[in-house]
Amino acid sequence: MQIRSLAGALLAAAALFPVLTTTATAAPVAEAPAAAPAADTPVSRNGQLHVCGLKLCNQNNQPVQLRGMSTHGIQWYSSCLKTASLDALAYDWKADILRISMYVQEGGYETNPRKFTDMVHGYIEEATKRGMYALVDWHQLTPGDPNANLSRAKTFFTEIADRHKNKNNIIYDIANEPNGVSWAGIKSYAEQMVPVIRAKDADSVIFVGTHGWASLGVSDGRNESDIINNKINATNLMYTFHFYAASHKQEYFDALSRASNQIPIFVTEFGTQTYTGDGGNDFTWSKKYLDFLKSKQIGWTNWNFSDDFRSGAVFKQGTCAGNSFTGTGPLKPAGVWIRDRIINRNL
Ligand code: IDC
Repeated sequence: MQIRSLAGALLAAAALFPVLTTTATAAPVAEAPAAAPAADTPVSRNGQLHVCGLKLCNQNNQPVQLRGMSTHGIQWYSSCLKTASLDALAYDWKADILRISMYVQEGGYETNPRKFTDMVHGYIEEATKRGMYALVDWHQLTPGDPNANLSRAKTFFTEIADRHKNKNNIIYDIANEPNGVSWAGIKSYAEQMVPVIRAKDADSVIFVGTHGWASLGVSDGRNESDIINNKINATNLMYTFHFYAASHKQEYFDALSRASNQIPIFVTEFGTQTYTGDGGNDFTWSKKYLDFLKSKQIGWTNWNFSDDFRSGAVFKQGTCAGNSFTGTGPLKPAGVWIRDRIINRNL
């Protein structure tokens, strides 16, 4: 069934964008939108995930490290999420996971819940067709207290979980980056949201952002002990950590390192540059982090899969207007580096 639908997707892609299959380009790999996609996908190999101790495990109870990309805000960069780009992510980059970043404010969900919920439904289907995990990111940011959007979150996740409950590739991230709120406030929010999702999708893995913009509290002058001493009362849940390698160095790394021995962690966002998502890349610190995440089998999604002008957007400006996303040609330096870390599992 999966093979058929993937083949169908390919045919559709070829029909829509014949240029991809017929035009010779400098990089041969760029010609194949999705050469032999396949029965063998991250989701077909791993199935329904669950939290096993401190790790994320697959259907055979083996730890699995997922690697993939976060979209930019879908209210701004939906042009970067089309057949050719998603094919490139799945079949050229060989990503395991797509994080669907739906802002709540800043022109996002709150402005048109129907429209944004439908967009997320659509991107979930696109990830599913290609055998990738779909991480549904409730991208609250300003205001930073997730409780401010509690009733919206309940409405949104009830519909998402109800529609997709029979899929085995959905992960729910109920708070992107809580800020200006105590850990206790986030815990209270999570303990209200988890039952809402589980009432529809009982076996789902749920992520929740930590305090201080998902810094395990460090950006608030606190640390992971707030969480370890007051864990969320729920199973199958992971705590998220974000870092921007040019900004967040030893103190953040140390907190991650300590916390990873105590609580299950997933890195739902990181950049190789500063926390603005811009500026020079620090590949030395990025490598230090990613080597560590590999050693712990902590999964990650990089910010971000767009052609925004900032250095952290993987594509060069203007790329998303076209249909050439494969290879390194369309990528900024951060994109080249990240794609390599996704393709090469031995890195
Ligand atoms: C940035 C975007 C930028 C947008 C800004 C405001 O790159 O275009 O104007 O958000 O929302 C985060 C956030 C993420 C940020 C990213 C880079 O989760 O939304 O994106 N970042 O600044 N946390 C740390 C860094």
